[in-house]
Amino acid sequence: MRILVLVPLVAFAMLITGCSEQVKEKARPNIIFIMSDDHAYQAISAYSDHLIQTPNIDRIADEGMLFSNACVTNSICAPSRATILTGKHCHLHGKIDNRVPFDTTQITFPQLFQAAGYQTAMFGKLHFGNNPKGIDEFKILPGQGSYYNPDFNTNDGKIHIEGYTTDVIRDLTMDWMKNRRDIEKPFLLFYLHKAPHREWLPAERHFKEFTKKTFPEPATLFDDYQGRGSAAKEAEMNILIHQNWAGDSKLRPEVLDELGIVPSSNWDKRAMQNQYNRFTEEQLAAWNAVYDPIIDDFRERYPSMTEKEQMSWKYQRYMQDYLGCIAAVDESVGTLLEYLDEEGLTENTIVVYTSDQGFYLGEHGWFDKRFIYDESFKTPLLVRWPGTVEPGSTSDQMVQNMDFAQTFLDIAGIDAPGDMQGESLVPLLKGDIKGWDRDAVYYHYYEYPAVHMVKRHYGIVTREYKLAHFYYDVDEWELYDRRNDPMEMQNEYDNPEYAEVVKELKQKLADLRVKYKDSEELDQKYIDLYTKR
Ligand code: SGN
Ligand code: CA
Repeated sequence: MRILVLVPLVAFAMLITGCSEQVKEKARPNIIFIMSDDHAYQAISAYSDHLIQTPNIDRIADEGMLFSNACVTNSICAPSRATILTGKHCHLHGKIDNRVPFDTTQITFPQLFQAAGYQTAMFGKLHFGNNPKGIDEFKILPGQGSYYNPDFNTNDGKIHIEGYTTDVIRDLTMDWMKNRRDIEKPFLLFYLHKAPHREWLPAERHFKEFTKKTFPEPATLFDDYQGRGSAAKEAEMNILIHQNWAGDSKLRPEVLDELGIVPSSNWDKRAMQNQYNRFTEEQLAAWNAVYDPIIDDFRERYPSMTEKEQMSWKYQRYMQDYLGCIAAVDESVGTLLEYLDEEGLTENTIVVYTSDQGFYLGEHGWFDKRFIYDESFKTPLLVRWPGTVEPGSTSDQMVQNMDFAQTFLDIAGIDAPGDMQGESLVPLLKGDIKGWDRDAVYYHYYEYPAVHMVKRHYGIVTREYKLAHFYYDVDEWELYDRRNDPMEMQNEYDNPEYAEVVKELKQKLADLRVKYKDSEELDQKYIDLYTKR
């Protein structure tokens, strides 16, 4: 009986061997890498639904895996992107901060995909100082880009498109997917949003909705930074003190003068004026129709507001605009996922959603990122891989943005260069925890002194602890017990109860510095490069 069944199967197999190359080619999976800019995991309902519902992004988690301890190597935009592309720590690819140049001799993983016969495309915000290599077709925002009526650098020069940037990036991506892609070839697509980066300008449909909402304040909004070292106290990212009244809270520049408000920075008023100047007449009218009444209300209330009330007001303004921007990102993810369904592409396409780092949404009174503390150190990571990843699964392993390159290469069956420093996440994605042996990650932040004034530091993070060394103009150590103090309010470094933990982690940190080829010489090299330019 068995033989009878096998014979036709063998015959069929022989019949298709002639076109086995084609079968193999078709079977190579597509990869879609979706990344937004500064998207905090606290603002994805798959992680926590206290701020916003993101049903489309959540779909990736529902049908795939959510990583609860995914993190970056250096919590800032361009360095993070260079790490993703090279699979290396910043001290090796050179892009240690937003300004020092990338070492363009470094191999980036799209080059390897292109050489292996994948078609490659990239739309949106790349922001790492160079055009991408190994990309057949790209349309990327110059630098930070704009929220409305964006310009793009393309393979054929500059273009300008009218519209709301998140929607424009969606349309460029969908146009490529529908009309420009070679359907015979596997593809690697980068779908990269500018939103929700500062200064948080939502689309009309969303500012109409989100400016009516009120959001819960985080427990540490009024943090006084006791219990930690000087870095937290001296950072300039407090919502009340450092967020721009015009540029961020969207007051009219002249209202600051009228109310006697001192601008938070020397670009505070200019930041909002630049936005007004970019709007078309129609966009400006729609904006003013919603924001003028908010400004008028603030005008009346401001003279009697306490500082605490000002903080609460600024926090609500921040959340309304920040989360409004995310609503458009979530919709854009939905558009792409639906298209994959319609075209029968879902099964053979890996979809990844992440951000270039995390972000503070009022925790510790902050906005922005940079610190090794959780809200900026961790980043959202959701991966859907039908047939391989168990739907609705989670992983709390210490995975890093440095791992993406090797993961994608592994999935596509392309050899990774020996000097990449990540680990393929494929074993974790397959649920094979034994195939994964990392228990700690290394972190290093450099951009200081600079905007937001977060001191230079490096550190080690395990699932249980976090040990950081702040250096350059200080020599301070901080230890956090991640399980007992998840909000990271108490530095335990000098607590004798943790003496053994400190000793062990210091040794492990030294070992990681050696393993990843970081050193005091390199710390000094990057200080010199930075301060002497
Ligand atoms: C701008 C922002 C900062 C932000 C940096 C880096 N200020 O300078 O708040 O930290 O970008 O952001 S703004 O007033 O110009 O918006 S990053 O995402 O590119 O690293
Ligand atoms: Ca960023």
